[in-house]
Amino acid sequence: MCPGSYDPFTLGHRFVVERAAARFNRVIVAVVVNPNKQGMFTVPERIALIESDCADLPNVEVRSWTGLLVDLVREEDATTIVKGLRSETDFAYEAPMAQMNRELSGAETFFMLTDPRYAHVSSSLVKEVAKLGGEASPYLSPAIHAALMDRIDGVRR
Ligand code: COD
Repeated sequence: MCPGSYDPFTLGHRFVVERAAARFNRVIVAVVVNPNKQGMFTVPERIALIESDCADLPNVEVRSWTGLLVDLVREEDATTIVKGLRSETDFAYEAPMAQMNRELSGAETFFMLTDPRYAHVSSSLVKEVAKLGGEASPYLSPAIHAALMDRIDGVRR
């Protein structure tokens, strides 16, 4: 299980999902809904973008979830949560969640160190760069970059 907000799915996310897909029989990318947070993309839009980005990975499926992650882990009979790590800051944020999730459900969290090319890449930073006129294309697949630029142009119009 690879959970996240994925607003939008970046090449850093793809790096983690691709490697998980090479090591596990089945990978579920879970777009976790935060009801208090309005994203740039709706959850169905995020799912469609990830599905098309991961179309070459046949053992990857994408779905949404609202609520406790471990309930989805149980529902899907998943054994492992896979998270990407960019820095010590990510580790500090992720470690208590991993411990809590293990206590709640027995699911282990495996951490995957990101590629140095993506160590500074986050969905929020990429959106900010794009909104302010910077070049966001190195951090997104071409289709997701196009969707992001369309959304930003739509908001400006
Ligand atoms: N390279 C590698 N990995 C990356 C990169 C990158 N450039 N960018 C992000 N990642 C990793 C993140 O570290 C994370 O593991 C994953 O990709 C998703 O990232 P985001 O930013 O899209 O998603 P987050 O961090 O906002 O997602 C947090 C969750 C939604 C997974 C978390 O809040 C959650 O599980 N919520 C459900 C409610 C719950 O169960 N709460 C109790 C938790 S104990």
